[in-house]
Amino acid sequence: MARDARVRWALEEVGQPYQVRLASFRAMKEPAHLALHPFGQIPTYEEGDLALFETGAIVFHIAERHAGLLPDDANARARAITWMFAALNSVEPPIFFDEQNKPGRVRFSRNVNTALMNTRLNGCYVKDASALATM
Ligand SMILES: N[C@@H](CCC(=O)N[C@@H](CS)C(=O)NCC(=O)O)C(=O)O
Repeated sequence: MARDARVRWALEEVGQPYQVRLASFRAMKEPAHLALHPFGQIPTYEEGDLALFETGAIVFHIAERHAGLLPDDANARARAITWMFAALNSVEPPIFFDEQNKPGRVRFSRNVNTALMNTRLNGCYVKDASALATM
């Protein structure tokens, strides 16, 4: 399971068919793939002439073009997008890397930890964030 699951999840949520193209670690560093992803990583996303990378950008793109992932209300939409950024910038890094930038134990800062505990306990932060923030 890699970060492509987020993209697949978004596409499944909005009912869009998609094709998966697997890439080996070696192929990810070759020019053809680097043309799609400047860091030589996955996932990438192609839709006609459009090629995107970064799961947040890809999922946001899907959410903007299909109903169901973002609320219509402007403020609720802004809150959902806020949580999407928080998930990528504040929640994900400690899950994948410790202070030495190696995969390690999850150690959230006290602020993030408290917020996540509150979210778990009463769901107040994500009540109108729909599926996007969860991804
Ligand atoms: N911030 C990127 C992270 C992408 C990423 O780290 N992808 C991993 C797989 S989940 C990867 O390609 N690792 C191989 C490498 O970095 O060479 C995103 O969310 O798309």
